[in-house]
Amino acid sequence: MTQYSQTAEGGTAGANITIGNSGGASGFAFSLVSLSGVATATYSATGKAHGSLGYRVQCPNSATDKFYLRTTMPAPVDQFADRTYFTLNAMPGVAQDLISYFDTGTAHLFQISLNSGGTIRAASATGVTLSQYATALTAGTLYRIETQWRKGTTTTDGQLAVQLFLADSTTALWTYSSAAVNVGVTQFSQKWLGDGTFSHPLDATFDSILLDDSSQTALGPFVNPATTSIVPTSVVSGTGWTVVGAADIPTALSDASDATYAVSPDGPVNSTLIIQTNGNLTPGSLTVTPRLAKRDTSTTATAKVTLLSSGGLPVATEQTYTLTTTATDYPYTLTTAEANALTSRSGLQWRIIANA
Ligand SMILES: [Ca+2]
Repeated sequence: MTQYSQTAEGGTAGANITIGNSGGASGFAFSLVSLSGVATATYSATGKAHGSLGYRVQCPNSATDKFYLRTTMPAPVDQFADRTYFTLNAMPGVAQDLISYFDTGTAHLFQISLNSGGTIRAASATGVTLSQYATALTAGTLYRIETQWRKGTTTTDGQLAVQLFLADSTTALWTYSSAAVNVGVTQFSQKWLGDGTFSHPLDATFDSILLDDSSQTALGPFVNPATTSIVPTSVVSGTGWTVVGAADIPTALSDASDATYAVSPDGPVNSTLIIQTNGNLTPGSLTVTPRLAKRDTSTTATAKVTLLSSGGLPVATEQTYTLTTTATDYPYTLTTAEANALTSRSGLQWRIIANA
């Protein structure tokens, strides 16, 4: 089993998507970016699903513009599970293929297509509608389409299952499943985002794509890869706090240098700094280690520190430290009960309250 991920996170906002820059931190590189007319494909925050960027395609002119972003498997496969998040930044109003699956040549296996009225359908190897979601999609809404496919030995025993969700929801808006359809009798090799055959207007963003080359189980919503450490990304609140040695407080707290740090207001009384972090910590015991010092040698200074959930609620017992003028680590290992009570290890926050 091999999974191929495409997140767009290695891109630069506004930059054109190319086969050269679509790999690396973004995941599995596209094998072709095909653009006709004045169609564009760029990394963009508009319509993205997770992280900071998605793959946005814009075809403003229905007469000449078409595109497809092609992913080619290293080797053809008999079955797969696939997931693609997408946002229609505007409703095209014109029927077109949104995602097409091909063999090694030009034979369609099946397609996920838009109808002119904004509904979405699954179509067979010959373009026949197998099922459709009767409610029109809406512009600016993030959807997740999941498909599981197995090639047929004949044109009547192929297998296809489709589920449509809102964003990360686990309650499907639309499901379809059959083990007796014509979804091709050849192996899968190419996935196309877009309709490379006919010109249509479209402004859509794709993101958080995952393709498993052998699974027959729906891949489910995107989850941040688990990590063993997290990095500050932004200040949630910190009135009067300043930064030394770096452009901003998250940057100062993200390196290992004592020359970059955040400073509370002078003579602090319950001066609170809350820092947002990224990442999704692996299960198991959890130790958090603030590194703290006081700057005024004549004053007793303390800091109250705790870990907050992504929703801002304390998830560990608040610890109070009496500070010295030497930057010192204050590790705190969450109790088993505290660690077990963490329903999500994503997006944890730090709260530091300074007192003189
Ligand atoms: Ca992304």
